[in-house]
Amino acid sequence: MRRSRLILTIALLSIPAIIAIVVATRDDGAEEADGASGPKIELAGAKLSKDDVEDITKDAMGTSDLKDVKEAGPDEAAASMEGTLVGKVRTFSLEARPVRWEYRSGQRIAAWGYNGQVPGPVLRANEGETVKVEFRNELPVATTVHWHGIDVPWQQDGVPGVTQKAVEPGESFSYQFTATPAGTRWYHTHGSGMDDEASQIDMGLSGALVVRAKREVPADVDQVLVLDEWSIGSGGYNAAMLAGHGAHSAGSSFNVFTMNGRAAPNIEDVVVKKGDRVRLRFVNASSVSYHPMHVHGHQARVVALDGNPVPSPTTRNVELLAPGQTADIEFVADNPGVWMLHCHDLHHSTSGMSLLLRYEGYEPISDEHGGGDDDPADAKADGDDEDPAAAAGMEH
Ligand SMILES: [Cu+2]
Repeated sequence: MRRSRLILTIALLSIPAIIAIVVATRDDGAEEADGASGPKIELAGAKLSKDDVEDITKDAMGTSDLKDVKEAGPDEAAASMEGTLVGKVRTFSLEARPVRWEYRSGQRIAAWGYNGQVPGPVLRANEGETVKVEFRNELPVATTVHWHGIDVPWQQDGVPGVTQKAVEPGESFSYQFTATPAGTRWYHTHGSGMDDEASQIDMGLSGALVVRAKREVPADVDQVLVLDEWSIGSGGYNAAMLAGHGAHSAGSSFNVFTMNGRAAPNIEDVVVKKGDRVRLRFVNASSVSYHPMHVHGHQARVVALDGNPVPSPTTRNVELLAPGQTADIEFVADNPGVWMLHCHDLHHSTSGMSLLLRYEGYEPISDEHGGGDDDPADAKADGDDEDPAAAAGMEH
């Protein structure tokens, strides 16, 4: 059965893991922590009891049963927010809360999102505007929001114990700063001050912040792609939940890699027309992984790094993003067809970090078996999806 194959694949990928969540192979659909035969969590070789699993779930999700956590997926998510503009002040509302996020059709992970989505919404502002973010913490733990790459006043930088007290559960904090400099920036948790920044970000607390330059000529296609990594056990448990229970973070056990919170074959296509100027804004929200991003069939210019314009853009086929980095690439859509856009760490691309760059009017070659065995994209057909077309990345 396919779920068993997926679990086996995850287990093989996790051999070097410091932490592994090992769950007995179960039938399709039995993904909850219910009954006496529920998940057995192995932590550094020690098996955790059902009570421990419930404690861990309660600490991370505010309830001992994952079933009680609200589900959300791309259908419920607002991809982008312009906020409310009054004069020169743009106000956003951002709320951190637990969510069972659908990272692939029918597959969910226990996560923390902003406004119930993973990653958080893309916040968009114009250079020079005053940005106000009314932040509310509905997590069971304290947290903060850091504005990465923005020249904020120091008290707005979101570092607990340095620039502010952590925002406790149920409390709010209003961040205010000028949107500058322009470019692809981002926001993410800086933890609670208890050395939990890595585990908090591994729970999903990040999002992009795009500051439009005053003289920016908009691209025809302008797409943010937030890159992230996950350590997911069967049942949708997230290894980052183990923080505070003897584990620091998921470390090297990452087994699913996403763009905009989705794993192949369920990442939305980037759709272009011939002649379009295409700008892709990569944000590496991973705590550990480097992602060499690769676009097939086009020569891409790296026009901005960490949001800042590159004076003499280089033309690249692969652009490597370290954890925390952003990179903007641009190309002219001059080669109609259907192309892969993926991480060239092929362990990442076969574990989700792969999408289609598709010209309008073009479809992938139909192959109900999802392509040959040599195709790295084929591994993504090993998911739970019932629909072979979807499994082959042909959902459109
Ligand atoms: Cu990668």
